[in-house]
Amino acid sequence: RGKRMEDHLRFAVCYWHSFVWTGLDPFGGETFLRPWFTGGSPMELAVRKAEAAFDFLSRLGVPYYCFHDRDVAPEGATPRESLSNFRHMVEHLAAHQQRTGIKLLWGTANLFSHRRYMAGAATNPDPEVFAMAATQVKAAIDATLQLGGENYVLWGGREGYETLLNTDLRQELDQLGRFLNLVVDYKHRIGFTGTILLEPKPREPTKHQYDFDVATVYGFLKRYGLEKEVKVNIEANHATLSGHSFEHEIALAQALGIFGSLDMNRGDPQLGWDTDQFPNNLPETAIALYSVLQGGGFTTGGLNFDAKVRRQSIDPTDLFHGHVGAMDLCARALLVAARMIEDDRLAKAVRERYAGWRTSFGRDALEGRLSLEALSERVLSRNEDVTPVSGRQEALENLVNRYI
Ligand code: GLO
Ligand code: NI
Ligand code: NI
Ligand code: NI
Repeated sequence: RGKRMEDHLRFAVCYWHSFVWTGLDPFGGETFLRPWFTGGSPMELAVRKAEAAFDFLSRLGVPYYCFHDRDVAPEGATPRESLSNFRHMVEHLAAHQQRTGIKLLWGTANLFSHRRYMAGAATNPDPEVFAMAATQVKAAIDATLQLGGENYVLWGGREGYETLLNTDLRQELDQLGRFLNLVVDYKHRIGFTGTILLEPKPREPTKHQYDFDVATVYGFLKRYGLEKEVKVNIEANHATLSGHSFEHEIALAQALGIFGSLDMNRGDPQLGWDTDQFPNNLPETAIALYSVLQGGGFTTGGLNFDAKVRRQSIDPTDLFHGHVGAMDLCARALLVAARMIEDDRLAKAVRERYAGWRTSFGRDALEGRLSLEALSERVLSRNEDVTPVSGRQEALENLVNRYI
């Protein structure tokens, strides 16, 4: 649709898994000994980390990156010191972007790691915590605008509950809705033209996260009048955690008009938790990207690798191989998806299935212009049973394999 295949290769590397995470998990400590993790003051480390990050991104030849405020600059002793650390590091990032031509796909704020957010950020009933969350988001949107970022993401890391016995769902959802309205309002006032994206996830770290899946997020946006302002950043592993497939979440977001961007990793069919493996399954990825292409491809969004190497991969070259393999897989998946579109078999199957819409009775009935009486009259006046249009199922599900 007027786009070249290269236009869809909007890959991004995420700062947090590649340059911040040290290999720790709930059962064990740090395993990586990267040179940018030790030696010097926290700010000196942040500066070295940024240099290492942009060196990595340039060698990889990736067009975009993404970061949280706290990934790029250390938390200070006070909010004011944190802000000044962050602003200083944003200048460093700006210089690196300028020098390398690498762009920011989106910025975001970490509202989940610090102990102050242990009981939520925007949904926290403590107004001081709510204000702190606002302080971080404001600064992160300012930075995103300054760095020419194309989107701004909010993943509700601690926005959920652990037990309903001390939780007022109504109150917390209202707070989240008001917070998001403040964010949208601020975006317009400062002239940030990028898209605000919510990232659904059903659980982890909280037992039940408010932004459960695309359908839940859409209901939430409607309720707070934001369905035209906010879109979604869909992650493969979050989709499978919520019991859906990646392509279901993408197609539903497109149908509801809120598709924005993708966090790419492997939607693990064994469920469990968010394992953040690099995507490595061609048919799965091809079907997901087929949905993206069907919807016209990306406008401001892209493919952010929200993926990390395993904690025993202590050799940093694994980080390189992880990304190379993932980009290669996504590029191949895009070609498969494009062939699925060009071949026209799927489009033909869809045309056949929806043929009823092209008759005049079909349009009147399906667009709701006929009453229940009129519909019954039509059915009862004919002396024959109703046989539905049937679609081909198995043949279509296997079609992806023809194009690999
Ligand atoms: C965690 C999320 C997380 C977000 C990131 C962006 O499961 O996927 O990595 O993508 O914090 O806000
Ligand atoms: Ni400096
Ligand atoms: Ni993510
Ligand atoms: Ni995730």
